[in-house]
Amino acid sequence: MSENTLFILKPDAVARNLVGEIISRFEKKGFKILKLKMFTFTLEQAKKFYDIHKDKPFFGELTSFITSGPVVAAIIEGNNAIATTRIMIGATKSFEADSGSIRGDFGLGLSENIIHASDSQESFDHESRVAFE
Ligand code: 3AN
Repeated sequence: MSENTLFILKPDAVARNLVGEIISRFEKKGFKILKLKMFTFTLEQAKKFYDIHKDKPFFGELTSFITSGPVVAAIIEGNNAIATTRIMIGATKSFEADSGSIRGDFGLGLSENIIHASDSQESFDHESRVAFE
């Protein structure tokens, strides 16, 4: 079933020049890039994007990191896109993520964990609206 999802290459991925390498994985996997945008989150936009986490103790850390530099957002299309992309990015804690996953191969951080991807249709609808507004 073809569906769309969103991923965001976080400021650490952009700063470390990993943009091409990571996007390439999605292209090679078979996904089609529908939209691509480089921008820097405003604090207001970051708070809206991560609204679901607003009561978590790490909310401040999360919004301060995502606004700390440019990011690259993409909307991609392909079979089972939401769940397959979550498998490709790996576990939230990069230091525990499986080798072969994006976080497992490129990072060691928790807040600084390279990439975000929507985890449901509802998240995709909300996050793509905020990121591409
Ligand atoms: P994922 O990005 O794997 O969907 P979520 O949605 O649980 O993970 O968390 C959103 C983001 O919040 C993560 N990408 C990570 O950067 C950050 N985060 C999650 N848990 C923590 C934590 N305990 N301490 C600091 N940052 C966290």
